[in-house]
Amino acid sequence: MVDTKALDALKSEILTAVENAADLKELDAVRVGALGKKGSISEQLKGLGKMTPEERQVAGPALNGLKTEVAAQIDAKAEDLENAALEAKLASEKVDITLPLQKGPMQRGSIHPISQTIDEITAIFSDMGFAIAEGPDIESDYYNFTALNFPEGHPAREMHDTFFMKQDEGEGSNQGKMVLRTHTSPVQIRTMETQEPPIRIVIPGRTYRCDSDQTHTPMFHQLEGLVIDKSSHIGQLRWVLEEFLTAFFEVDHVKTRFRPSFFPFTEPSMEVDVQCDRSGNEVKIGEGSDWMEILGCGMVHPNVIRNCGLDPDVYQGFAWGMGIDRIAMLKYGMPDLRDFFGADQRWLDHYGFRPLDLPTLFGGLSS
Ligand code: 2NL
Repeated sequence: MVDTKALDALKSEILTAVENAADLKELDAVRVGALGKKGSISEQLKGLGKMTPEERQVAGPALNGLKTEVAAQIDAKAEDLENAALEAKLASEKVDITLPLQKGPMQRGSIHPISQTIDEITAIFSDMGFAIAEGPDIESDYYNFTALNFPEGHPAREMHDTFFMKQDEGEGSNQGKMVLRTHTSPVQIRTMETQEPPIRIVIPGRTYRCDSDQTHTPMFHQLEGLVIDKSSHIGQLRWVLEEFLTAFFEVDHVKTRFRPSFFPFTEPSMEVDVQCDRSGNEVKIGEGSDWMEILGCGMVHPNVIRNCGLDPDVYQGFAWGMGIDRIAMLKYGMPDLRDFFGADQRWLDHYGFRPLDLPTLFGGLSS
C-alpha cells in the first residue's frame, strides 16, 4: 500500500530542501538525496515491484508524478541559482571608471621607432603640401619593374634580389609573375595611372629583398616621393630635399652634395650626400667635414611618364627614395638594423616612443 500522507510529507520535505538550497552544490546534494540511485524517491520506486497490481496502479502514477515534479523544481531552482551567481559576478566585477589611476609602475606600449620615423617624415612632407599614398606589398612584375623602365632581362632586375611568389600566389596572379615589391615605386605608377597631375605624393611602406646582414634585413622600409607637373625641375627637387633634411634632423641648415648615379626610372639620376661630423661617438648631421649618402633621386624618366599614359612632352617630374630604417638608425643611434624586427621588449622599452605624443612641426618631432 502506498501511504499518501507519508508521500505528501516526503514531497514537502524535498521541495523545502530545494527551496532552501543556497547554491548549486547544495541543490545537487538534494537532487542526489531524492532522485539519485539510493535517493528517497528512487527507493520508493523500487518498492513498486513488490506491490499487488491494484496497489501499483495507485502508487505508480503517484510516485512518478512526484519524481517529475521534484525534477522540474530542481531544474527551475538551478536556473535561478545560475542567474543569481552571474548577477553577483557582474556586480563584483564592475569597473568604476571614475576612480583615480593606480599608483606605481604602469604597463604601457610604446611606438616603434619605424612608426615614429614614418610619422615624422610624413608630417614634414604633409606640411609642404604632399599627400600620402599607399599600395599592395605583393605586386605584379609589371608594376614593380616593367612600368619603371626596367627592360625585360635587364641586369637591374637581378640587382634587386627579388622574392618571387609561386605562380598561383597573390591576388593578381592572373597578371603574370607576382613579386614582393622591391621598392615602393609601384605606388607612384598606380597613382600616375589614376590621378591627373599635378601630383605630389610621398609613399612610406614595407619593401622586400633577399638580403640579410648588419645593415640589411629581408623586409625593410622605404619612403619615396614623386612630383609630376608641367614645369617641375631639379632646383625644386633640391629645395624639397634640403627642406626635408633640416626639418627631420632638427638642425638650422644642411649642406648637400648631389653625385651622378644610375636608376632605370630616372634621368639624370643622383645620389645625395649630407654633410656630417663623425669625429665623436655619434654621427652629427649638418656640421663637420664628412659626407654621408642619405638618399637617391632624379628626374622621372620620360619612358616612365609615357608608361603611365601621360605625355612626357607636357609633363615632367622628380622623384626620390630613401631607406626609413637607415635614417631612423642615424637619427636615434641604433647600431644594428636587425634589432628593429627582433621584438625584444627591452629594446622596445629603450628605443620606443611615448604613445599619443604625435610628432608635429610646431611641438617638436622627436620630443
Ligand atoms: C634609393 C633610390 C629612388 C626613385 C627612387 C622613382 C619612382 C618613380 C619614378 C621615378 Cl615611379 N623614380 N623613385 C627615384 C630615384 C631614386 O630611390 O636609393 N632608394 C633607397
